[in-house]
Amino acid sequence: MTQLNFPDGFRWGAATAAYQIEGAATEDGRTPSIWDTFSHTPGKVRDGDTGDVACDHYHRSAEDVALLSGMGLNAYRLSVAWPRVQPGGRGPVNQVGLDFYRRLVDDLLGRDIEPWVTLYHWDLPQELEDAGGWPARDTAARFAEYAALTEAALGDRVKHWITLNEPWCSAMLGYGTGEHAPGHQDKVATLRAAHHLLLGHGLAVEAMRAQRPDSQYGITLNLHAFIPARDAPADAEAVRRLDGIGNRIFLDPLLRGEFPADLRADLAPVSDLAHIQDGDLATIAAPIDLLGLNYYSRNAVAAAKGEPHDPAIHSPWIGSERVRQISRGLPVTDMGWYVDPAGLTQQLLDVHRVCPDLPLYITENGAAYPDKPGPDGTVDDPDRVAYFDAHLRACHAALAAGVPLRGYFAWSLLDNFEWAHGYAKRFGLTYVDYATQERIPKTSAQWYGQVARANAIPAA
Ligand code: PNW
Repeated sequence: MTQLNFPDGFRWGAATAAYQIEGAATEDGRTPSIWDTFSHTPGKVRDGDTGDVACDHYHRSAEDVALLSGMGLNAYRLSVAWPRVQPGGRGPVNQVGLDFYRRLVDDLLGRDIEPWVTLYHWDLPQELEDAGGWPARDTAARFAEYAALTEAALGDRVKHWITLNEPWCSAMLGYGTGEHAPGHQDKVATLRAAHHLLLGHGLAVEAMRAQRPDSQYGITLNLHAFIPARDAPADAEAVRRLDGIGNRIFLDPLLRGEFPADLRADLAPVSDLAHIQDGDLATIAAPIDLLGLNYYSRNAVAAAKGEPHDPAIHSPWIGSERVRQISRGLPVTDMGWYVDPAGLTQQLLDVHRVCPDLPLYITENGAAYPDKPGPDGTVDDPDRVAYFDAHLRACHAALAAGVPLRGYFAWSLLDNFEWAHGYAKRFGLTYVDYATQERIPKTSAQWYGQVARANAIPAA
């Protein structure tokens, strides 16, 4: 295969999230988030792991910025911990908490790395959860206030803002299946959470844009790529259902200011959606400047056996709990997720068709593999190199088809706290020895750095 060049100005980045790397959970005025509470609840996270220390990034951020710089990356996607900058989720800012991010941002800019800031990567202040969490409408207003405070403090330096990371995970895994914090299993609360997350996004974009109209604002979604198991109408119907509760529940309000009519019908046995008030959809559809997509895999979907809705099943696919996902003869990563790069091209093309004028970014893509240092202390990860190579080729195919893809952020800069899987799953370009906090760039970091510097995928 020949070398594949990317457009001038393409963003080559890596991504992280505050709770997954920072540690310092009780320092400098930070209050607990729902992930502190959840990870400290026995049985919720594998091996009882918590983010108390994580990668100790709070004390090692300069070293971690040097890793980005060593790869020649020109962008870094980080998240701000809400309970660090606005403890408890209300009231004035905590200056010490903000200072950490200001220093980090200055370090990045000093090395010509553009900071991309996600405001909410799942660490809701516990006090706000105690007041009802995302199922409560007031949380949307609290989020917009926090966003405005943070933008006011960092917006002279940070020009790219992502309101929410993957509201699907926050709502469906946090309040539906209970796999993520706060660990509830309540279908009605899940639908309320999904709506209030979107409302918070819309209010936050309005508030931040009023402060600095020239910055860029967007949201990151984990859309689900599906293919029908067979070429049969019943399987196409199954795809329609999961596409509704997985994708269009977010995309249609954001991009069209509408709640999908077919999904409303699918959800009728669960909720009348009376929590969606007049004017909300217009707020949610506030214009955005970019859309971030996190892509990991694609799944095959088959018709439900019996009635699609089953109130007894705690599934993320509310109203369609009995629609089935079919196993596929594809290699899997250490997460058990199928490696299917063609799904990434498909997703980019599908989203581009819905919003032809919107610049798109891959804000996460990557793979977990069970890495270990070899006898010479290096960490060789050929499977991850192959994963990145294939998915970057899939991005290039979308570019060639006319998709305005403007950047790519590898997940993740560092091995880190992989949520309910704790430290057992390693997604990093950099290996982290948690006993010593030593960082070892993997082979994939060298490979990715070469791609970023050349603005091209090398010939195979
Ligand atoms: C994303 N799912 O999480 C997150 O944005 C990252 O923080 C995380 O580390 C990364 O992907 C790898 O997991 C997801 O069940 C978690 O479909 C779960 C799902 C999707 C994304």
